[in-house]
Amino acid sequence: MDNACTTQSKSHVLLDLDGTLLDTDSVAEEVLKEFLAKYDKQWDGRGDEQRLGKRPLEAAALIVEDYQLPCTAQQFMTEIWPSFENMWCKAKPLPGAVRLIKHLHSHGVPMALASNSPRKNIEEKLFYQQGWKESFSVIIGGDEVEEGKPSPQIFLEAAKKLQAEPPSCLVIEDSLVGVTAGKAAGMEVVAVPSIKKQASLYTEANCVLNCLFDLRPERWGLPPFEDWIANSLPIEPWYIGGPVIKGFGRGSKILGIPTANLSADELSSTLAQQACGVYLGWAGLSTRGIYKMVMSIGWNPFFDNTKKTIEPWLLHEFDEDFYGEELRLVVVGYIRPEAKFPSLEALIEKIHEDRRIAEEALDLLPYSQYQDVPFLRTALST
Ligand code: ADP
Ligand code: RBF
Ligand code: MG
Repeated sequence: MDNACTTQSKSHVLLDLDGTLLDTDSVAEEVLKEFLAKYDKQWDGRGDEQRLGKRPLEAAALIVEDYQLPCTAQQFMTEIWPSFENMWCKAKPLPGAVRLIKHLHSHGVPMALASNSPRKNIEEKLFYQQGWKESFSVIIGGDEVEEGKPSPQIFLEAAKKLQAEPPSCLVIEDSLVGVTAGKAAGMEVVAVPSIKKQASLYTEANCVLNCLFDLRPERWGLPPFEDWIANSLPIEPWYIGGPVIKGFGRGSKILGIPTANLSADELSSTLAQQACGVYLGWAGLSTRGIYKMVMSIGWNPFFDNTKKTIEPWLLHEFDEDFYGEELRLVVVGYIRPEAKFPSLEALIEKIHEDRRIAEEALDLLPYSQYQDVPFLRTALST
């Protein structure tokens, strides 16, 4: 849903940190799993939605309650905090975060970082992200205002320090409390939900995006990106490999578009940094060769799958199945978010358009240079 009908051009951007720019959830989850095990409890992510974006003590109280821990929220925080501190070095930027910060900073668009996390905690996280701290004109932590999000205070305080009027500020947030805070501050809000299945709840936001790659700054009167090539966006290449597994058995049968599914399970943490969506790249099949490919990663909204899948369509006519064969992918470009099409025909038509984009774009630099990477060739020799 992208109803970005802006009322006025924006001159300042106010960004949330956790879940919007930095994937701290995967790191926090690792710490919590370990910590709960000490209390003989199994971390299962229950209550994630309620905790998203809350200030640490509030989130802690919810965890103590959800997992029936024999301690107070304060005790829990005191005990677990040191483990978080030495884990922030493992937090990775979310898709498009570095690109957006560099883009706005290089175009002189003043930015503020407004996070519900305490100021000290923000500084620790920023310490590991090259060039981030100096890109923000203003940084405000949840402990530097009376009330945390969903109160508008933190965004109003950020606008004041930026000497900007609220209507000229664009807020970018991943959580419902953050969106509420931005709207209550009289600002327009772009939501990039970190829990994809929750996207339909973000009705207050002016625009809901799948990931930051899909942000069109020009719609808010901000400088446009200039890095899209042939309807695709070059990304930091990422490498996936594994045996070809059974998917939902409908690629070739229902769509006439067979996809060689790869397991997404062991990739869950890296996938957190790889947004769901439609990508292009190169595929190496152990016994056959290297091919252009176009693929989807996500829940296939049209079918609303229960689990995330990686579904590359190799752009070549194979005369038989190749389940079990070692498939290597080098993913080099982003095309679009997955969409819930109104009909199967519309879905099929869109996927064929994706194929045409991939066919053409992969002949161009920077994509064409990855066709011969050793990672793909190694697959051939196994
Ligand atoms: P499933 O998704 O359950 O595996 P599909 O109908 O999508 O079933 O068929 C996928 C299988 O078809 C792949 O695992 C592969 O063995 C085979 N296949 C044949 N041609 C292709 C192709 N061009 N791209 C991907 N897979 C192909
Ligand atoms: N499924 C969706 O529900 N929405 C999409 O936008 C979508 N885009 C796709 C793009 C490509 C290039 C490919 C290969 C698949 C896409 N799919 C999408 C997944 C498709 O529905 C799935 O491959 C089949 O259902 C087979 O499992
Ligand atoms: Mg398939």
